[in-house]
Amino acid sequence: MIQAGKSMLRVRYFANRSPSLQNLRTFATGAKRQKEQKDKNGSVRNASTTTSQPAVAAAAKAEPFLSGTSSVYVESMYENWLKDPNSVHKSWDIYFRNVNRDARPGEAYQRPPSLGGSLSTMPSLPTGPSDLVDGVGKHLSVQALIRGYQIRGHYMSQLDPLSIGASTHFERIDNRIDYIYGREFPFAEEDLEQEFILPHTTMIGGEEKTLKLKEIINRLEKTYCDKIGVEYMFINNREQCDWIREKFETPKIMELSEWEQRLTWERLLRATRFEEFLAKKWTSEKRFGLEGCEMLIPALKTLIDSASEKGVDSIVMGMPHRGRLNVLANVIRKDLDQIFCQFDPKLEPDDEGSGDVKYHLGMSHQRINHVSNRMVTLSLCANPSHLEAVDPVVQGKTKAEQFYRGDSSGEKVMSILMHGDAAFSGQGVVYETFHLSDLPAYSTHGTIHVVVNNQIGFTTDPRHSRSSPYCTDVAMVVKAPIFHVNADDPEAVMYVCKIAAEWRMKYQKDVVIDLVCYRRFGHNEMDEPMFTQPLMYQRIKKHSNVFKQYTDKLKAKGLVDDMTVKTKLDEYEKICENALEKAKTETALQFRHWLDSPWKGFFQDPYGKVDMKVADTGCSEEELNHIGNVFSQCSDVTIHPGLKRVLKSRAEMVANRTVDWALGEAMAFGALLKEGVHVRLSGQDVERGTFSHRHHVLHDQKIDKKTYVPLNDVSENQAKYVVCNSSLSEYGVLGFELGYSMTNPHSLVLWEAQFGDFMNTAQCIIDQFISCGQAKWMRMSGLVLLLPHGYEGMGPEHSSARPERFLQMQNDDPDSFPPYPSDDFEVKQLQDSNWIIMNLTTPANYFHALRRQTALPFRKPLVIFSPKSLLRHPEARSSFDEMLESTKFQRIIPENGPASENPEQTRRLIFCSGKVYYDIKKERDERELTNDVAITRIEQIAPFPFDLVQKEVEKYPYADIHWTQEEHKNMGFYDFCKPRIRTTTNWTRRVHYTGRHPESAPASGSKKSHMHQQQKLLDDAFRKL
Ligand SMILES: Cc1ncc(C[n+]2csc(CCOP(=O)(O)OP(=O)(O)O)c2C)c(N)n1
Ligand SMILES: [Mg+2]
Repeated sequence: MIQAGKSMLRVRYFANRSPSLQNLRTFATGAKRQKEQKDKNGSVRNASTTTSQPAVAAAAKAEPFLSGTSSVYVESMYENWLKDPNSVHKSWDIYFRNVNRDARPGEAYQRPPSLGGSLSTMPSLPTGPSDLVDGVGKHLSVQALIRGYQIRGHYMSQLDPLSIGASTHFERIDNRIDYIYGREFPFAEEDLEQEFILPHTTMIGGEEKTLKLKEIINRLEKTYCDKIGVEYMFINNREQCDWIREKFETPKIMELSEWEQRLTWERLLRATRFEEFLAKKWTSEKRFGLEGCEMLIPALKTLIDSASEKGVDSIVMGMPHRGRLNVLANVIRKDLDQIFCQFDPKLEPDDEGSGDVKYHLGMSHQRINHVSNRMVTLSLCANPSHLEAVDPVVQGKTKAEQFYRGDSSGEKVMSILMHGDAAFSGQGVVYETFHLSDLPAYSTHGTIHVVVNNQIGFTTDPRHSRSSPYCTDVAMVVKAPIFHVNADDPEAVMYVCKIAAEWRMKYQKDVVIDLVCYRRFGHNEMDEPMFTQPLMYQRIKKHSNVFKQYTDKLKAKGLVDDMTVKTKLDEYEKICENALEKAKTETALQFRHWLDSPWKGFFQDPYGKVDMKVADTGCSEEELNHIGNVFSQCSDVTIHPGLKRVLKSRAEMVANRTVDWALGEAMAFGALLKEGVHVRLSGQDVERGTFSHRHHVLHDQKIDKKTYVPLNDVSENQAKYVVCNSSLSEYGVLGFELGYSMTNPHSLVLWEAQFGDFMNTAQCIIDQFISCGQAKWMRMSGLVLLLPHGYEGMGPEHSSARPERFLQMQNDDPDSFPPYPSDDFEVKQLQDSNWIIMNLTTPANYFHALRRQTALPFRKPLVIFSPKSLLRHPEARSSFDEMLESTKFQRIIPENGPASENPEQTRRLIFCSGKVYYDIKKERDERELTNDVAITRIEQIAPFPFDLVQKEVEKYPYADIHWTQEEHKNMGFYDFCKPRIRTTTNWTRRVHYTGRHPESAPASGSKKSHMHQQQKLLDDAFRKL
């Protein structure tokens, strides 16, 4: 009888299973803890005698008459009925009796007897062999079962070394086979022996075309529900799914050779002993140990081996704190003594900069890979404490390396990102980075992500730190396969790593390895985990480490013996001890040993000398003409009539030896490209330009996707110009461009914000990397940030790029006049500065500023508060004369009108910066105060041009000094410039403020009040004159 048989099947099927499956029995791993709890309470009965309450509740749900009935209500009634069948209504009595006889859904419920009938005359349940599941139906069911394993098997896999199940917070599942099948499992006991043809959607048969149902389930359990959980069925590409299936379903495919097992064991030994050594020598030092996930080290090494075997010779990595020192020591092979000296509190740095703690430092190292026998460069990017912030930086650095090497599909250069479980699911930049992975100008052709999923984030359990079952669900957005693996099973981890590397090399797409592990100690070595996770840590205390487990396993297999274990342990101990002795002889810490992007000798001449001069930034007339003409044509592209007008006016400007903002920028780019400097401009809508002024990519109006980039037509041997509209991300994209700028100093990399205020969603990159990267990590970057800024009555949102914040992070001293010699003032001051901040007023100065970036004998980030209305302002134009060979960047543009000819008569000296200059100038001219008021523009705000400003204040000895700005008083440039101007006067002269009053919002939302404020500031600027 099928129903009775099915009931038996549930019991005997699992009873006859291999031990590992027996463990899984009825409940899912994720629900095991709850089950144990329920068992203790005695509320779950033996499934062989009665159906469980939830099953009854589930059956009740299938009853049409019970739709909406609370399962708790049905469960409690069932419990009462078990104790005393008369305690419930007769109709429920019949219903429960039928359920216990395994009635199919919909059949347990009996219609009320017709008038005159009686309960005893009700029709009985079907009793013969299956009258529903015919041959075809069974085959279909087998297919559905296989598919069920492929889709949901991973939820049943044994991922958690602690068997707590926190790694997936998952609803309780009462019947695994029903769950996997997707509905009630329709097979009877006798069906297990039946042979089924295997569908083409599975490879579990290997060479065999048919298998018994029993064996089908067996193999599917082994593939999908053992120590690896393969999550891939959301990938909408059949070939890729088939590839994964083949790699995991093919019988015996996951077995490792003896050599691989021994290698894994040795690597595990080093990973384990390294942490033990640190713990022994520095008991109270924070090191964010890897204990509980020592398998990370063999895992990374396998990834690197496999990638190197397939031709990768440069790997850029990013990782958080956990296990970082171990990765440096055992993966990158940083000299151990260099690591150990970081623990010496007595050592002081002998480099410039303020440095960083040891678990943030980067590193780059070339070494031979002993498995592939090829050289591999491994770089670990330095990072701040901010988890995941380094992700886009790594991608940008990788992309740049690929670009310079012409590695258009990532065959040579690859990135690996490591993550913590809480950070991976919690930080939005992870999502932003994933979304760069397939964009042509940002793709690194596949990143391997490794999550150290220790099932905790500091003190927080996963169920409180994310709403998704896995911490890796974010990866599904780019259809990256996710391989969950129990980190206590070294062979499963190794296999998964090999496949992940193969996947990346074959499909150039991201892949995720979720190393489910635990954290043996507290968040750091000072932390007490028992305060918050008492039960978890009781279990961890009893849990032996994976090295011990694997040693026992290999001993049992005869692959290692006691002698080998001892010899290898002693050997490594000696290596560590020797390194420690060497570390003790070090006299200073040297951060320069920790550079993640060394630019070896880049600024030096062949004799190793650095010339502290700024190379010329002007160009010849001929060159300007040439670039201007290239920029004014469209080749064979049929462009929009509006654009024709734009190009025509460009050509006219060139003919008139004039440039506007867009042309000035193009001149700078074109000249650099011609000199072989690669230029890359990225950001939202940068190709056209938010304000429709740039038009660097011309689109054919008739042929789809036909485009033309004039700046790539400047000369035959020019460097490549890349201009790319980015995804709508600031954090991710700015991080990416920063990483890109780190690879080659001989390049100009720019990121433009749509409006300057959007930079605040990338604040972490600005605060943590750009403003202080050199101080912390000795890493230079010449990245340029273009931040549209200016008060134009557009409301509070798009007016301010918040200059005050950038200025507040500038490192020069407001109260001290820098002691540089006057000849070298500019370059020396720049060298000591953490970054450069500008607010420019002329296209020529913009041109020089960009060109100076690569003309300096060092690299500094440059922030430009770029204009909006000035892009088209008739006065904001420059002549070729300001860009010719003898010209250069002007840190200030002094007054050159009548007031400058009669400075002693000048009554007011107004300092200002940016667009407001044109407003003040117009007002002054209208008020006929050109003899009385000098207006001097400070173009380079930081580092502050003390030397030039001093000359100005001295030139106008009787003028009162004003700082005029359009920003509110508590914002903008005033607080930065005022004390510095005073310093140039030796604190003898006051600096008056003219501008908007203090406010909380950056600008007014009303056009009228904007106009009113604007007029008031102009009135104030000329008050009492
Ligand atoms: C952006 C950010 N927010 C908060 C912190 C503080 N913090 C440091 S480690 C940590 C927990 C990280 O958990 P997880 O990502 O799982 O890594 P684990 O420490 O468990 O390896 C937190 C919240 C941080 N470093 N960065
Ligand atoms: Mg964690």
